[in-house]
Amino acid sequence: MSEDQIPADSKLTSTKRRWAAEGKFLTGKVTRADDERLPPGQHLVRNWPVLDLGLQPQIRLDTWRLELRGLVEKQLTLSWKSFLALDQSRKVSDIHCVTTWSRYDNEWLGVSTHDLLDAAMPKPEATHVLLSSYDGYDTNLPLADFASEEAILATHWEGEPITAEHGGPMRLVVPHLYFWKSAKWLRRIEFLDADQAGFWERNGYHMYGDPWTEQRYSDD
Ligand SMILES: Nc1nc2c(c(=O)[nH]1)N[C@H]1C(S)=C(S)[C@@H](COP(=O)(O)O)O[C@H]1N2
Ligand SMILES: [Mo]
Repeated sequence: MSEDQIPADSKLTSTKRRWAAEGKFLTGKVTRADDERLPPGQHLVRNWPVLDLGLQPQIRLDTWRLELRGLVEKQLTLSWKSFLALDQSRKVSDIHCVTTWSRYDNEWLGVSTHDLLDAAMPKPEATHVLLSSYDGYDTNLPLADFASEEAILATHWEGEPITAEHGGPMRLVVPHLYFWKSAKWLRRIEFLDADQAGFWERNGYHMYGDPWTEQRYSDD
């Protein structure tokens, strides 16, 4: 769905689209000019704003669980201990929030979505994921985007545990999409054979949310 939605007259050339799909822009493997690092309509901030529905759940690590459900070979339920036993990764990425702020060079530690998917083994029919969180929030994205090289189930930001207001003890980070796709306080990942709208997607936001083509609202 993602590539098809980019209009032919998009500012992104096909080469750039391919790089973006491979995550090269976000890893520093390809140098790009500063004016190409900030997506259209965004401005840079140095602080890290908090945005959510206003319910910030306080989650105890001994009762925390991450549930993988739907079209996977292994419907895992991970405790905090078993989550930390998965391979740990480090990623550095930019945040682009649909409310127009962007923040560069955020350092994340946690479990790459690759490694989680290796453990769960999605079935061939799985094309999308619906992510549900401890505050009742949910959001959807294609499995391929969830599986992108830069995506991480993050426990640490800039070397410190992610605070409760920013989604600790664990949040998703999918940096190549607008930040509303990056579920805080992630609780459940459901693997589906179709796209199913989450909270903001049911309330007028775009189903995909590519910052580079400004897919902010459902009619964009
Ligand atoms: N569980 C949950 N995740 C969420 C949200 C939310 O309300 N609940 N808001 C989303 C939105 S709209 C944004 S912009 C980012 C904000 O993350 P931050 O508060 O760490 O900046 O979280 C996203 N993930
Ligand atoms: Mo947002």
